[in-house]
Amino acid sequence: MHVPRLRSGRTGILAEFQEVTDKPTLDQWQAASDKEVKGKDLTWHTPEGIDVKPLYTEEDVEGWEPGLPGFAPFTRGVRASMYAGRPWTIRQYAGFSTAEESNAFYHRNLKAGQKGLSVAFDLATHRGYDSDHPRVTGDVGKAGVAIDTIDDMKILFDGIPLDKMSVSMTMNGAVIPILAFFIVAGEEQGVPQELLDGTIQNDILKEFMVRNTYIYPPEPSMRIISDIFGYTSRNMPKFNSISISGYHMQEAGATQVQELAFTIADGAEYVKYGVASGLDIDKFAGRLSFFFAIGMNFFMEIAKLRAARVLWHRVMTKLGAKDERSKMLRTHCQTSGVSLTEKDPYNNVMRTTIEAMAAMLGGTQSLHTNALDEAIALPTDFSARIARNTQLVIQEETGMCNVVDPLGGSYYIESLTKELVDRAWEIIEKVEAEGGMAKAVAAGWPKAMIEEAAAAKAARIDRREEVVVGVNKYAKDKEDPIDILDVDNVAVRSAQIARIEKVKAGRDEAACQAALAALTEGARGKENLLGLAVECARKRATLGEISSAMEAVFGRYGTSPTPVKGIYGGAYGEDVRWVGLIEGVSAVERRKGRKPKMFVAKMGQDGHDRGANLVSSAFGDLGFDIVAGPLFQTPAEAVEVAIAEDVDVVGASSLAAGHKTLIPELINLLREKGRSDIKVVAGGVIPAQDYQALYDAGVSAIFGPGTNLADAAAEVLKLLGHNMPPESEKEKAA
Ligand code: MLC
Ligand code: 5AD
Repeated sequence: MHVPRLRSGRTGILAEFQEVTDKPTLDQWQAASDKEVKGKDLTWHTPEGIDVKPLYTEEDVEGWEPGLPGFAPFTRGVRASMYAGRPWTIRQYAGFSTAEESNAFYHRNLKAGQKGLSVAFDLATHRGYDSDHPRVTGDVGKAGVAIDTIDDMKILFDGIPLDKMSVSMTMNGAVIPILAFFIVAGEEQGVPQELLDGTIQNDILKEFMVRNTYIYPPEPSMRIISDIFGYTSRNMPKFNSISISGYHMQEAGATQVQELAFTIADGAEYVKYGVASGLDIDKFAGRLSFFFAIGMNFFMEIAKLRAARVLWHRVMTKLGAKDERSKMLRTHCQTSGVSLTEKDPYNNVMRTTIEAMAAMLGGTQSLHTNALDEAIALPTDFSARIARNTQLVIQEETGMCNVVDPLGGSYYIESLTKELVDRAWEIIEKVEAEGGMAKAVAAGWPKAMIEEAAAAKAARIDRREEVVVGVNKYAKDKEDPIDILDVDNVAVRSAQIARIEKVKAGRDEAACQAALAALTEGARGKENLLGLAVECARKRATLGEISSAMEAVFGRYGTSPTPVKGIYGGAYGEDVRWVGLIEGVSAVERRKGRKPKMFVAKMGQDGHDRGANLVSSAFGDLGFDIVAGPLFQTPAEAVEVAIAEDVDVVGASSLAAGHKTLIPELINLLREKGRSDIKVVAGGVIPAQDYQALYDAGVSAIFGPGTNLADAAAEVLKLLGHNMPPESEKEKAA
């Protein structure tokens, strides 16, 4: 029992007052807490290896000084007045189908309260192919807008004054032609380059690590970035020349510490390349910007943004920047796509709201909130409205913007900020010790670290150690399909081809070819590639032509995946169900005289490989013989591999909406070659509305987003003639 400590001489009312104001000690708190929970350890061991305690006090922040907003190292925000002065930019990432349709969507969104634009390009564009290229039949207009020529770009921004509206363009591979089109679209709108406001993603290191829309090998890709820094710092002072992105790392499975460390290390690498190309650090560093994902670990995400600013300030000081603006980390954030679910999709509205609050409490400059149909398709007008209104409600109904960094001084937030700085710094130092991020990416260990974290997370969710409401706990008995956006890529493709032909017919061919030849020469030499490409765009060269003019010198880059081993399976240990699955694989092996063999195929320009890598890892851990296919195959190339490797099953992973075109083509080609015995299963972002069409085409099983990998393995074994006993109700409920 708590006995009030009486100070001598104090009696009566005074003694009672003393009892209330006397400060309990931490030991007393610990004893009280232990008593409440009967001694249970309340420490939360997070995936990034941080031990979060149930209580933080001033002792945890001793020696830590968060400073004031608007002042170095900007822990509490880059602006003194932050949202009290100007709220963050509501910048919804969008694009689909044709330039006309996307332009109309942008106009509707701006009218309804969106403040900045953010263009999503289709994967053909990302990878430097015109819409008429045979490799991209499944991709045109699907995951973003198709842009082939300067005419497309002009239509995309029709009625949108490029000197008034800031425009972000998510482009990395085909960054040179896209930025050139943007500059010339401005020019032909009457807006000089120096007034263009916006951001280009232009972050190739994370493409090699996780996002995979690279075109050229690493060295020329890094040169392109320096050329863009050089060009924009001379000609486009308001334009952010890069958006150094951790977002896709978290989407690929990175922990918050990994996301933080590799993103800051990427930034440092770009600065070093820029300086090495002859630029003065303070002439370009002020226009470098960042981009982070905001997932469901609410306080960790808030602390991550604060830690990122501290780290960037530290790194830039070390790299010799003098201007404080060069050391100031300004960032865009997007709520996490992978945190959203196909099942019980209205839960996604709540998830996104929580993540949006973390982004604003962390002090973001710009924000995209995902739509509730994220796990299934691109947003409709309906779902886009809810996503946008999430930000408008926070900004205009809650009073949350009126105080700068309202969580500043919270013992927990400040302590987490410090811990994240320290942990990320360890990784950054390791990167630096090994010669910087370009070398680390080439060595492959950051990617491997992220994939291990992804496999561990998948296992936690599949084993119900990490709860996903409506998926592995509190699931609905029956899901109701929701209305989704479907793009008719055949129609988009033929419209694009018609416009390419029109542009080519109307141009001065000799002048266009001369500009392209100059670009190829420039790629051989040292002349600024963006400057040369602007000339190509003026002469109506297409995106594919501009890309090829550089590819002629640089070549096209490709890699094959190396799935991580033992992480997913290791998490199951002696779990009965897992052991049963391993026995199932052995039974098939005994019958066939060899291990069951599965080819995990990625067709089309879809580089989202998290799902494919997870499947390869988990099935490999079960004893399947796995052929992990390269990215970007055509169906014909995939069929060649399937037959040459004599596989039992092809698992086609599709996350960018190419499934309705590419998977039926694969099955037809297998049939033509007399190998209809090879089973085809499909996995990824496949809406329920498309299931029947795929079954009709001959697909044996479909695994939607968030499928439990052990369940998937049981189903594949069934296809191979081995029935697993059904998971008992008791196990399911556990
Ligand atoms: C801001 N300003 C203020 C102020 N706050 N002025 C006075 N008082 C305040 N409180 C000023 C700024 O200085 C700036 O002017 C201007 O207002 C705009 O503010 P900002 O804070 O710079 O915002 P914004 O223009 O929106 O720029 C944010 C950014 C930028 C720097 C992070 O890079 C950006 O918009 N990034 C978006 C990236 C994006 O959308 N990516 C999508 C990826 S999707 P000045 O003159 O100083 O500039 C993806 C998915 C996929 O990648 O496909 O994989
Ligand atoms: N329109 C809107 N959002 C998109 N995303 C990707 N492409 C589009 C698009 N065309 C979002 C999704 C995805 C993330 C990479 O970006 O949220 O998870």
